[in-house]
Amino acid sequence: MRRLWAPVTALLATAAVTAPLPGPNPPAHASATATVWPTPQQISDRSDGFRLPRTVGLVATADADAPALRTVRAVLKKAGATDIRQSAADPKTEVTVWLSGGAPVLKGLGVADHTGLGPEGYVLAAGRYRGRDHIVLDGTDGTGAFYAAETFGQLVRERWMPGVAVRDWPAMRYRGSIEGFYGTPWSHEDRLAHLDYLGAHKMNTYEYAPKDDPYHRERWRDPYPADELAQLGALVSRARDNHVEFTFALSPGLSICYSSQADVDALIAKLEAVYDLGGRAFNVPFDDIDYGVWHCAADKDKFGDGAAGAGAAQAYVLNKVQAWARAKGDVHPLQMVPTEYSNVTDSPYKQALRDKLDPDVIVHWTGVGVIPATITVDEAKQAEKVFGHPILVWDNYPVNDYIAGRLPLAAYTGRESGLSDSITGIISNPSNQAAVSDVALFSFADFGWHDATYDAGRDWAAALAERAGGDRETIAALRAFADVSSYDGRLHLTQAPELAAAVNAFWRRWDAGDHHDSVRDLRTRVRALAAAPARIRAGVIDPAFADEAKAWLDATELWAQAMDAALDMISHPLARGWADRRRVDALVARANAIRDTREPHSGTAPKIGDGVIDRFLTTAKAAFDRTAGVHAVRPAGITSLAQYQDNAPARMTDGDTGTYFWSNAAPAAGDWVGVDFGEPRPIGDVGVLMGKSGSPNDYIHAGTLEYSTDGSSWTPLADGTTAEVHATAPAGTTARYVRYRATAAGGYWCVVREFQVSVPGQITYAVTGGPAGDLAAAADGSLDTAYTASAAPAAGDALVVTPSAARRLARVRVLGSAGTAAVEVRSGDTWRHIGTLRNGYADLPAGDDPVDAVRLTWESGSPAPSISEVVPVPAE
Ligand code: LTM
Repeated sequence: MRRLWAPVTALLATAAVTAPLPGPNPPAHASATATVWPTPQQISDRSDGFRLPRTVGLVATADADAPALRTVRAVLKKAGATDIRQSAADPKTEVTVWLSGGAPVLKGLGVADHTGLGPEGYVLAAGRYRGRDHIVLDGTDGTGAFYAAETFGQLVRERWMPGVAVRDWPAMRYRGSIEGFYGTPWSHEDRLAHLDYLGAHKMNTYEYAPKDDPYHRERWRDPYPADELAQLGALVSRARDNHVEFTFALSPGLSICYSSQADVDALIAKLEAVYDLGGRAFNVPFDDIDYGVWHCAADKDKFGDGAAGAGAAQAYVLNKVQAWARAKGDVHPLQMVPTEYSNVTDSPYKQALRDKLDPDVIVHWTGVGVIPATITVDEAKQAEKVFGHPILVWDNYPVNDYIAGRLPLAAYTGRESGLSDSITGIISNPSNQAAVSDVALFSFADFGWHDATYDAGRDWAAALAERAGGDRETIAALRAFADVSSYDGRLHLTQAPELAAAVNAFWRRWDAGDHHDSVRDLRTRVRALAAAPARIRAGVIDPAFADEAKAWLDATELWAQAMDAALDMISHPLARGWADRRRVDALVARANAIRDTREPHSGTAPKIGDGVIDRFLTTAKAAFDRTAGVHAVRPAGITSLAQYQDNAPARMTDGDTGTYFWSNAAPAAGDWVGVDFGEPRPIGDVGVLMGKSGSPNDYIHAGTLEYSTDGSSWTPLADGTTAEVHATAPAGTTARYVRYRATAAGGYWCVVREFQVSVPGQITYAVTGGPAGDLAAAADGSLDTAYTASAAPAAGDALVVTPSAARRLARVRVLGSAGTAAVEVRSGDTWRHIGTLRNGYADLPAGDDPVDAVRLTWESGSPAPSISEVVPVPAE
């Protein structure tokens, strides 16, 4: 059996197997109270810890729980026991583990037995009694015994069993996961490993509900093919080995005729097939269906119209299934997911469930909102009231089917301690990437077991430490990796908080002139981030983690290398800096070409530190461009809003009114869209073109147009209420930023087709000549575009850049990647040779006369030229 979950303590014990027996003293940090996860309800250290010898006694009667017995034996073996003397009575060994009949020893140790604990509770005690050492595992039931064994495994460190007394029980009845997402379902191997993980973390529920398993939803009536049924059987038995209730969910809502006995029979037949495999827990979800649509005329007649009818129809079918379950005698209460699963507003639908649904049926609820940032005790109480049934929280974290390209790795936050008073359980809807979800599942285990003391940050750190097998470098690497995968748009709205703070500190110091030390410090962090993926691949205890996170790990490495290259770019002299800048772009292009194989992530690049890393690169490139003398003709589009799909802020200033920035939510008061010139510029006419055909209302309905030189103090220009807002800045105005800020919350998202700001007196350039290609890109004020000729130049071919006004130039720079040419400048009718372009690069003094054109005459044998920018650097 693969047990990839092994907690840090157990891993240390594994490592100790080949080591010599330690002395009689405990290892450092041997306090028991700090080592057990999920957090025990009661645990206390005793002074009578002891070393586990090679020969250990194990008392287990025939009715001892098999998974508990298996686990105890594994723990002892890992701890170096070579002779386990198992018997039904006291073997009188120096050290004895009591899985059965330990009550008298517990009494002797002065520890109360399991009496009074509820289901799944256990007592574990270790200490010295009558001259011998004992470990007593006393569960209220088989699951409790198994959990005692798991705790035992975590307590043993380097063969040392600490003196301890644990009295422990779960706060919630249901703890675990529901594979309930859209997109690529988990593999069979993923599920087997996940069941082991659940058991080892005292979670008792796995619900099988993958939306894209056709036999679960679309083809719910059709029996599973034999091979898939056999796999379900294997899951049922692996779940049993881990004291996990394999809960089979069947979603008939897309096509069921509720009043049809044939459909009810088909539903039950499908559940019966899983019952025959040993499954004893079932769920009939009705989420994500249109309950306003009947699939047969008879339903309308029987249940009536509207949501009340839908509630009655669902209750009718569910009651029949619950009756079937009850008649079986050994099936757990049925579960259901209501169609209204994400609010606590009373409604005819909920009233129908309240009044008509069998009271034993457990109702799922996602909290208020499908993926709520917070779930409070008050909301849960309200849910209990409006649904009138026990509430099981289907918690949509760390699910990522709605955020293609994201791997949520932040802490499990926003769930209020005390929820266990009003809900019967909490289960995670995880990511398409099973093994990566274990980071969050660790916290779910703790919250479900002991929500009263839950601490999201502490649990997150412990989860990463567990994935790293306790290895410090791997822990640091995982932290850095998780930091750039924080944002999920729901629970976590801040991306890469640690890196963002370092980047902000960097720019503060850089702008103050502290170039050397600021680069050194940020480089250290960036190189650690670049090295993190390799450390993670080598160091995580579960290779599946690295496999499933591959796209994100690869992308992290490249984005971090791009940051490193950007630091080179702004530190090196111009020629090297230009090569560095192209390296930045090449690394970003490689990162953006990466794809995960799973749906819905296969269609988009992994999102890594977006809004932080990309912004850093943009700012660094702008700094380089300023040094190189390249000034953007167009400013950069910027916004406080998150984008919808790939409608990036850059589209606000791309000169094309057919493309647009599109927010993914309605702007709140204070949200803004705008532009950044990178440095203060004279500004003239401003036009904000919002809304688009198909979404004409997607604009800021009440806003203020304003400008700023420093981004903190703003001068108003005009107020607006319409989709297009125009204003003209007073003559002589200069600004780096111009923005349109919402002055009230709106009900619509925001589209910006173009954010136009004219720059009075700006010199523009015309580019003529050849060979053919996008000539204008050679003088468009952007190093991100290039004139790349389609062929090598013919004899006499030349590229001519003509400014709208002649002026004296200090230098002529040409920044490109290919081409050899004679560089000339023209004053009146006279062309003057100033130097040679090699490999697409030149940086030449331009002489004293005003220049009215620059010419590159291609040399014979020059490759097809590729020129990003011809830069006439003014003399002043
Ligand atoms: O949350 C529920 C009850 N249903 C679906 C899930 O299947 C889906 O994974 C999540 C996240 O997109 N949202 C839902 O509405």
